[in-house]
Amino acid sequence: MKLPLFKRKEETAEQRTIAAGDSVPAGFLASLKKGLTKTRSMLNLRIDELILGRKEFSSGLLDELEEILITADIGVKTAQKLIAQVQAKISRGEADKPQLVKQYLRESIYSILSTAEKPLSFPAQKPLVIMVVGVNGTGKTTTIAKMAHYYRALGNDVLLAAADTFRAAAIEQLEVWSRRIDCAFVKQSPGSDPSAVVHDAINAALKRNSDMVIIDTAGRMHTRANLMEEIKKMRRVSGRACPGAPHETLLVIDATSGMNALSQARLFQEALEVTGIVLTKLDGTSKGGIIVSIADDFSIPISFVGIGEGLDDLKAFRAREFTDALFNEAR
Ligand SMILES: Nc1nc2c(ncn2[C@@H]2O[C@H](COP(=O)(O)OP(=O)(O)OP(=O)(O)O)[C@@H](O)[C@H]2O)c(=O)[nH]1
Ligand SMILES: [Mg+2]
Repeated sequence: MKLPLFKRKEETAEQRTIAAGDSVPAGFLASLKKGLTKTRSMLNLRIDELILGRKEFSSGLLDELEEILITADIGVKTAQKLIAQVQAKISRGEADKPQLVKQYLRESIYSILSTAEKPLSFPAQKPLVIMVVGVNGTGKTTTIAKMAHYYRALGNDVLLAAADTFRAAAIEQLEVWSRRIDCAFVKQSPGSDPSAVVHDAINAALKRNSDMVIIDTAGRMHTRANLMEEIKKMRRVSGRACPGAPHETLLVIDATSGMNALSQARLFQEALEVTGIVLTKLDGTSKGGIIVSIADDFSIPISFVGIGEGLDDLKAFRAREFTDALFNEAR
């Protein structure tokens, strides 16, 4: 079967500049900053307390800085790497005032985060099929609604697939969102095979010439082998219905789950080909430094960040803007 060519639709100013890699409009940074308030307050307050009034370096200062980074969930390994980079600058005499520590730290954090920046790309032939996976309650369904809203604003025809058939309430939750966002929706009865929903949804998308299919899946522990097999089956079925699908498998991780988020990422990555991470609930934690640890530990891009429960509270991940929002300073 010959598939229709994917055509990009009219974009909003924010989406166009993000896609082009240009600097983003003020509104993007302002809402990101608002979402990161807790982490920024904690990080900046403690670093400022540490360096203000100090005239020279001491190894104690760097030890304390390392502890602050670990408290923000940056993780021991990544924190040590950052401290070593700052230390190297001090030894080379590039940072001769304690105040410069923050600036160097910010640039080192940016260079780690920038390795994880990679916007979603669209296949030559539509639909783009995205599977959304993760453990229970991380924000998968809400993220799907936000993504659908984001791409609907671009003028795309988006179809949501209720492949979390485990609970009737899960199907209803996605159906309510689909009505609110005004996008197509495919479901079967509760308890049916999730792969059958995937099959139906992709065929429906091909028939109606949709640009994008986003598949909701039931939350599952990465340790449950049979449930991971169920996802693999969904992936195979989607690939048969549409060559190359799923084009993206996004792992949704809750930023408030701390270091557990890292083990989830590791185990999901081992079991499946995860192509992107969505880090949710960054608004609800002062430990948003976990994102630096994720970017440092994994070669998986961070596609989006969730900064609230509203439809507009999902932002495409941009390392520069994220770093600026984290430190509340212009370069
Ligand atoms: N504060 C905040 N809350 C969020 C965010 N994303 C999701 N939530 C909330 O997290 C809760 C769980 O969200 P769901 O989308 O139902 O999570 P899920 O992963 O689909 O859950 P299961 O299907 O049960 O595995 C809801 O109350 C959401 O509103 C976010 O970025 N910030
Ligand atoms: Mg859900």
